[in-house]
Amino acid sequence: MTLLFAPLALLPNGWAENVRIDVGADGAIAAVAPGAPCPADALRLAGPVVPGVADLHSHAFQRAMAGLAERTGAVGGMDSFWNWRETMYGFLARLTPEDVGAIAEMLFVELLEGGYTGIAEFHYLHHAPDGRPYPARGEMAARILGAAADAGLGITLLPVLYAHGGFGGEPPTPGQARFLNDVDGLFEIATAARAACAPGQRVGLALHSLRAVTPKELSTAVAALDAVDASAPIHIHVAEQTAEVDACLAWSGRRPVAWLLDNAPVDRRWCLIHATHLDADEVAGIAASGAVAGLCPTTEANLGDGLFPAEAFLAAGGAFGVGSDSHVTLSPFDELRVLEYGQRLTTRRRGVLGAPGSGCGADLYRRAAAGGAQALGVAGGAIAAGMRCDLVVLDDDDSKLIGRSGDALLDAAVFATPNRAVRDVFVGGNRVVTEGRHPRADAARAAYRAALKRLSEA
Ligand code: NGQ
Ligand code: ZN
Repeated sequence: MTLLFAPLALLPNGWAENVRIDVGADGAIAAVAPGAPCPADALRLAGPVVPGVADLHSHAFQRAMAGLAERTGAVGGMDSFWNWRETMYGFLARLTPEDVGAIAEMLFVELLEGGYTGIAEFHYLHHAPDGRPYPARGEMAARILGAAADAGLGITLLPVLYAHGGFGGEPPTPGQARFLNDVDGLFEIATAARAACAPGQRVGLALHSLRAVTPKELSTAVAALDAVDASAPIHIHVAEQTAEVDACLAWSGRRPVAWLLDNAPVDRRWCLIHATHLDADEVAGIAASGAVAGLCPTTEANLGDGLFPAEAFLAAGGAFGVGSDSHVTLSPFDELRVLEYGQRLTTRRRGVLGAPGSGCGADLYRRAAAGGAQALGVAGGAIAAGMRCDLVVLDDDDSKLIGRSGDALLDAAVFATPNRAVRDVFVGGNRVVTEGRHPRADAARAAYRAALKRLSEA
């Protein structure tokens, strides 16, 4: 049993002083006692403590192309998601499993330093460059799980079913060759990934998008997942771009989210990634389903997706979490700031997404912690008995946090853009970041540098 002691901690009922946190051998919180004396053998946490946030959407390999797709194309102002995607396909064409492992470890170390405690890896880079499966079909999946274990980041790996290039079973393009599986092939990867999991790691399922799977494949894959783990999370990219909405209407007569809600068993296990373009019925439908909206505000801004109707969705009681997705930023605070700023810029109001009477940043943070844990399929996202002991110790020596207490700490972490919001990070009760530094940061950087050098010479 590990004993932690927090001078100040954010508990489900609010901020509390002198909180004793008992951590079980399984990495879960066994008991929380506010107003307690500090036991002699407790580790005294050196700042205000908040629950960790899980990063609910990641394509780890994209970390290494962040910034590389910003060259304005020949026709100024006409660059889009779709030619970004071509750049992305070109970038991934040369990646080896070793490269992916090195990129993932660098990313995971930096995400921990940024204050994330878990990740849902939406993993579709399955095969060799020529599209042939690796001799061990789960090779890539195992590299990503291994990188998470080495970094100490919690992970739910989501092997992605990607079978077609567009609605109605359109043939894939050559750039998509590394992604393709039928349902059986995908479950070979999922089975291998389950076998490769370290304690605490989890495997779920992702459907790349309604563009990439047929209705029959969707239901077959969900049934196959149910047969092995009927509570495992299911994620899908949906309605990110208006072109996808138009193509879905042309194919089915329904908008993508409406189609999904009508044709798939969407419930609390599901996480709808982006879900940017929604009508009022779809907003209400997702909220009522209990599914998490997987918002990736900095990537959505970077890719020119559009703005998720966050105010209406939260008013309808919808659950959400945040993802760093293409990894143009690596901080939950940045994602939440951009989420709220999108609303402020379009409504010309302030405090749009915060619950009345609470700090806007603090309120968004609490909800993103809960939604992130739900999307990863782990009990977590709050400092309470039974939850995984994923904690962030805020750095109250940062000038932006000095003199702040309670919700104002998280408001400052989200909106005042500290140089360093995060001092220490605990995952499953283990300290993985100390004084802002991950012990593997230098080794991960060296391996990452070598991988990028190889790629630039390949
Ligand atoms: C992806 N990324 O799979 O990496 C997608 C783009 C697509 C984001 N949507 C590709 N952010 O949707 O076809
Ligand atoms: Zn994505």
